Formats: sequence, C-alpha cells, structure tokens
Amino acid sequence: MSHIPTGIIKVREFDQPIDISKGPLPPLFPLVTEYVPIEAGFGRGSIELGIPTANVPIDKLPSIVNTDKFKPGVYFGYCKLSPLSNNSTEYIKRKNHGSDTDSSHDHMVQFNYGNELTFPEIHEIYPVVLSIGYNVFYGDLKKKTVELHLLHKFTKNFYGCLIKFNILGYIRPELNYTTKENLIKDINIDIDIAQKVLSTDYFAKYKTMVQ
Ligand code: RBF
Ligand code: MG
Repeated sequence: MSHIPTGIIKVREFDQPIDISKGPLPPLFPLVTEYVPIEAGFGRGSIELGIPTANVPIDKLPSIVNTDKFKPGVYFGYCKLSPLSNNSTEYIKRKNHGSDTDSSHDHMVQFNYGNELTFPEIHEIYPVVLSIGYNVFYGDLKKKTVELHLLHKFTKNFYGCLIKFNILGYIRPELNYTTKENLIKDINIDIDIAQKVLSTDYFAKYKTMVQ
C-alpha cells in the first residue's frame, strides 16, 4: 500500500486546488531562473518568525515574475545553491526598515557568499516555498519582493551565495494576518503542501531544471 499523495490537494478554503498528476501547469509553470545572488532582507524572517528566507533581486528574474500574472502569494519549486568561492567574507549594512530612518535599527550582516555551506549543501537540490508579494502583514513594502524558504535546516547563513530556482505551482494568495502566530501557522501548512506535492514524480522530475 503506497502513501504517495495523488489527486487534488487543497487544505484551506483560500488554497488554489493543486491537481498533482497534471504537474506544473502552463502558461506560468514551470518557470526557471538563472543563478542570482541572495540579498539581505530585513532579517525578520529568521529573527522574528523563525522562518529564514533568502531574498532575491526581482529584476534578475524572468520579467514575468514582476507582472500581475504573478499574483502576490505563495509558490513552490526547487532550488540549487552555488557559492562564490573567490569572495571572502565581509560585513554589509542591512537595508533600513521601510521608511524608518533611525540608524539604531541598522545591523551589519555577514556576507560569506555561501562559503560556509557544507559539501552536501552545495550539491543538493532543495524543495522551496516562495513568498512573492508585499509582506502585507508588515505593511511596509512598496516593491514586490521574492523570498525563498528552503526546506532544509542550515546552520550557517549564506548571504551573497548564488541560487538558481524554478517555480512549479501556486498555493495561495498573500494574506494579511492579525498575529505573527497565525502567519507562522499558515507558512507551516504551505511547507507541508509543498513537501507533499514536490515528493511526487509528477513534480520531482523538474529537479533537473535547476542543475
Ligand atoms: N507575509 C504576509 O504578509 N502574508 C502572507 O501571506 C505571507 N506568506 C508567506 C508564506 C511563506 C511560505 C513565507 C516564507 C513568507 C510569507 N510571508 C507572508 C512573508 C513574511 O512576512 C516574510 O517572510 C517576513 O516578513 C520576512 O521578510
Ligand atoms: Mg529574508
């Protein structure tokens, strides 16, 4: 008896139903990027939510991501990391928090360009959930952002590392939350959905796209 999920996945009322056996659905999916550098966000992902995200520059992604066809919301796919081994570690000032100009909120961020990743971490292809949008919960972003949460527990940061990823499907719209706890709860459901869908052959075969 197999427990590999098949059929249609939909957990919450606001989820887009995913028909697993159809695989990534055109015209949006599958979409693949080049290798792009990981930037420093606001540090909220790891520090406040306990869910670290790798922020990537939207202008270096296929231009369709920055159009209304990519609705603000949660997506899933695969990614691969590639350290910039010629760069040595440096400290770079984190972007200021929205319109906040108080310099006491500035932090220096260690950019190691992925040079503290382990051998398996630079060879593995990881499943990923992506948040594309304006972080309405924090309400301070004017520009559309793209952040990836990799489904692997890293012990070191990898700011400045290159990452290549694909986007294979859409889970749900970006929502506003009344509490951080509710946002975290939904992100964990997003992770479960992505893990289930990406573990099927219909989607796992798209791992090779990011090689
Ligand atoms: N922020 C929101 O305001 N609304 C969301 O629905 C939302 N969904 C997210 C789903 C995932 C899988 C991830 C990784 C992040 C999500 N965020 C959302 C963004 C979150 O607020 C952001 O990661 C932190 O603000 C750090 O930049
Ligand atoms: Mg981040």
